Amino acid sequence: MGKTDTGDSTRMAGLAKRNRRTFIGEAAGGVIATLAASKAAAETLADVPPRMMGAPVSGRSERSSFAELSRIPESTAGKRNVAAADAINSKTPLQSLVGTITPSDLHYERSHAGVPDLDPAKHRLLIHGMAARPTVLRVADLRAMPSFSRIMFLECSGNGWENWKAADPSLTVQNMYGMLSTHEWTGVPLRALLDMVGRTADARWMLAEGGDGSGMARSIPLTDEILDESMVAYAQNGESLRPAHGFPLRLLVPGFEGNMSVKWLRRLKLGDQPFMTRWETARYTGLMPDGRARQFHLRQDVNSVITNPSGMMHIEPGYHRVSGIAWSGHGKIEKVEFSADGGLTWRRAQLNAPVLAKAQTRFEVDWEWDGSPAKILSRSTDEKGNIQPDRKTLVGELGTNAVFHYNAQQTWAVDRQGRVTNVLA
Ligand SMILES: Nc1nc2c(c(=O)[nH]1)N[C@H]1C(S)=C(S)[C@@H](COP(=O)(O)O)O[C@H]1N2
Ligand SMILES: [Mo]
Repeated sequence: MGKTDTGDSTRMAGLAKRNRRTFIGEAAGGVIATLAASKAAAETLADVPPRMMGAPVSGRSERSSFAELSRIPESTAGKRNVAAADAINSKTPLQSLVGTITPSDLHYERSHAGVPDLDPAKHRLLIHGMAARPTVLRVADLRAMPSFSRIMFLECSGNGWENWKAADPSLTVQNMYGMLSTHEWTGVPLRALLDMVGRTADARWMLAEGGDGSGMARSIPLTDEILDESMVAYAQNGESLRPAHGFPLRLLVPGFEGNMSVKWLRRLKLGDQPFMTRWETARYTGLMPDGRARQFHLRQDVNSVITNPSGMMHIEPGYHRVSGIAWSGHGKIEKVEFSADGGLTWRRAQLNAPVLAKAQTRFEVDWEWDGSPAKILSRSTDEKGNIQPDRKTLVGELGTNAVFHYNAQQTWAVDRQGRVTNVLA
């Protein structure tokens, strides 16, 4: 699936040249460096730091002391870096990550009433309602069943909400889009569990309830797509779920708003209509321009954002390998286009393998910045033909009071000094 565009060899040659210049520049400095550069026919082992003795091998490896990676905990009012006790969500450092998989400790977190520490030996999952054989399952029962794994993104429907009304120029991509992460999850197919309890033919809805203090409960429509793709998960990236992400059990509904993937899952109840919990009558609704509220806007739409360069970064004129992520709750990403002139002209970005349905897809594109003010943005299209809207189109449809499901193209402005900032368009 990995495509290479034709600029590759020129780009690599350019890169080699530039690296030589920087390296020697740092070592010798100024005029001498330029002289040395013109003389250097080859680079040798003398240019490479010597070997080094290592620390003892440990039971669990830690990140390099040179790698600084952390999430940003936020409180209700969007106040950042708050005390842990005040935080309601914590955002993934998208600007520092490469590829498509989010490290387990950096998966964004949204917990409405803190993180319960549930004992897996005592935890139970009840499946009941319109079912012939209501059943209470232990975690061990689920772990003994046929499982499957799936790489999928999880995104809070509030992701991107900061830009509905105005653009705060101090925001980073982590502040704005950090409630998006991609993991490999493992669990039991939802359909198998509902077959097991004898779901009745007219049970088209399912209530999923969490075991935390928030009383989280959502109505899930039992479409074929959701029945085929959802799971009751017990593991993330090869290990048991972490408490923050629902240990010991959570529901996962690929492609739909993160809120439906109920953590600390304790109950699934089958019914023939939605259960109308407060999470779907008040909280996760969208206020429309005509004053009515939209309910059950459940799918995460086609989206993309440039992560490098992005908000609050500083860049130099010259070559840039622009990088970003695209994702869609409808399926695979088909293409990503890049514009450096505010959306007037577009060209295609490279999609890096793997390109998976309902997972983050990495894109890259060459950009030579000439030092004049620019507006860079990306636009994704998924395999169902959905195109990421520009802001005007999105706001024209949904107004500016919606809060959830903001998926407009994200523009980063670059000024003459190379400062990158969030702007509306
Ligand atoms: N029981 C329960 N499930 C929950 C939540 C919660 O607070 N309690 N938060 C929801 C929301 S709003 C989102 S976006 C996702 C976040 O999942 P994560 O914290 O694993 O990233 O879980 C959902 N499931
Ligand atoms: Mo969420």
